[in-house]
Amino acid sequence: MESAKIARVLDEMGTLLEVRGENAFRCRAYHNAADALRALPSDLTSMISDGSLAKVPGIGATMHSKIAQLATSGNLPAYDELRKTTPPGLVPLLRVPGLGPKKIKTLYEDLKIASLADLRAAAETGKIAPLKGFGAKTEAKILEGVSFIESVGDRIRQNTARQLIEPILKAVADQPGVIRSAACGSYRRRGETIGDLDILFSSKDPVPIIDAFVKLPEVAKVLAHGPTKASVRLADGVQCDLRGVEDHQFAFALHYFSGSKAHNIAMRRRAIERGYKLNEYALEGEKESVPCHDEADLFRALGLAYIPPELREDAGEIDLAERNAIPELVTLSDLQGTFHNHTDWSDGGATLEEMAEAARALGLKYLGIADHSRSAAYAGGLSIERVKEQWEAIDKLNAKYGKSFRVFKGTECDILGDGSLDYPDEILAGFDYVVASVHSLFGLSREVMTERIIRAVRNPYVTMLGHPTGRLLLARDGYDVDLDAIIEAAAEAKTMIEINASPHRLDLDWIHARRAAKLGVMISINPDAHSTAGLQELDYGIGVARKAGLTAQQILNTRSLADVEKMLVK
Ligand code: DGT
Ligand code: CA
Ligand code: CA
Ligand code: ZN
Repeated sequence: MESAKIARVLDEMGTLLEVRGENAFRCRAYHNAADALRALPSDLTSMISDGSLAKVPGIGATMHSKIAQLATSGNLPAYDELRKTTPPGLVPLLRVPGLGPKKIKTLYEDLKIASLADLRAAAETGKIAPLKGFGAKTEAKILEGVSFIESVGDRIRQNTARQLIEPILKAVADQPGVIRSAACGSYRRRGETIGDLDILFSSKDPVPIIDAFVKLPEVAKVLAHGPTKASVRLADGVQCDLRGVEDHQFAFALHYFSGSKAHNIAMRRRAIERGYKLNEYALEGEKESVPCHDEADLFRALGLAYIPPELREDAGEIDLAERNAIPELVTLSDLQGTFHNHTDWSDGGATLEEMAEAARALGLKYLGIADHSRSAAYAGGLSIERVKEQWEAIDKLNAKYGKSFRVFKGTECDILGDGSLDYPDEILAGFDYVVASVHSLFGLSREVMTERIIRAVRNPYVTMLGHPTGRLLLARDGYDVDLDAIIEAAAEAKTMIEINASPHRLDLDWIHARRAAKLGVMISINPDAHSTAGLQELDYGIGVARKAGLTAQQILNTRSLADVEKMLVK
């Protein structure tokens, strides 16, 4: 068995143990080993035989022997046993907000709840409220959560999509006879969430490539298998569509399968207006078809500048392209630093030094540390004494770095119920910058919540507003708030707003990021990193910014260290 598949087995074991209510550390060990395995660059077999695998951080001796067994024999009795004895319907229950492994175990043991349908039925008939540790409020919340999960269906977040599609893309690209290949669909457009994965390739003979695709180790079930296309279900339940075309059709097919559907319809209408017919294989004129090697050729043939995939939502991009006014979209390499990050001083997993080193390794010139404030007890929020200690630690670190790199002293300061901040002014004044976020009282009315946040936005100590709606993609809607009013207040007060780049949040979303930037609000792309690996999530924020049509100029953290220092003093 190869390492990608082993990693999935370990993850699944970790999750199954979780819903059985096993010790959290034991469950974590499986997920950590899976992560470590995915990050390994080299040949697994040789690392098993020379024992070096056991020394990889996150793996260790017990996991090593399980991995070795899976790699050599392709199975593991403990895994089979877990699958046999755990109802598969328990796993989706983990997605219900507020339902942790402990509660799931209770529900299963006391009420035999083993699926989302069981859970809904029990909540609707009031069977959950009387359970110890639940109550009427929890029961109502559970019901709300089940409805939410049903409404989002089987969509996945971008990070999950990336993890799933990358090995498949590589496997397709590596097939003999493949000329060009690419991811299409919402994944290519950087959709907030992804329904299914779409892959396109060109070749003189697609048949053997499609045949190889349906046999990939990632594939759990073949849904359809023809000479030029196949649809499969991956082990995680996600659908993946593959299509093959001839190379002279590639540009048309790439454009078509990248969508969006609304963009495609607008493009087809435009083609018709100009006397053409556009479909997924060709742009046909009256007499002959127009050859296009790439998408830029296709757009040009219709009198348009190239439209980057992120913008293809029929949200004004065709007008812009017609006027040759497509903005030069920000890229990951434009980013020089980032501001909203946590360390083990609050709820992060890495030390100050480790975070700084990880930022440097990514080529960043500055890193803002914004640990939680004192009211955020659940997240290890910093008392005033701890804040002062952290300032000293940061000063020491900066002295070491000299001019080459700087750690900024920030805070992710809770916005209290009345819109005031969680530290007195004299402490706020000591930070280089302040990210203000809502982490409590999500149930306030729209009016009160909007007032609360606007008050914080107008506070002169607030540099930027953090995750403005508090939504968690595929898990929880944001709180009810008039986001446009907040954006207007931010524009007036010259307070920045973050694009929280965590793939769980993407908050601001691209539509509101576009509105905010139009009003002149400076945007900061922040990964909200809770580990060194979390810094890499900056790229999902770049996806939002590009979808919003933002240029480097409109984003704070594309500025040089010297410029940012000047801006933060103001
Ligand atoms: P998803 O999978 O729900 O996240 O969204 P997409 O955009 O990836 O949609 P998908 O996988 O159903 O189809 C891929 C692309 O194929 C889509 O973006 C545009 C194109 N497409 C699919 N159905 C239609 C259609 O009925 N008309 C047109 N014009 N294009 C379509
Ligand atoms: Ca799709
Ligand atoms: Ca599809
Ligand atoms: Zn936060």
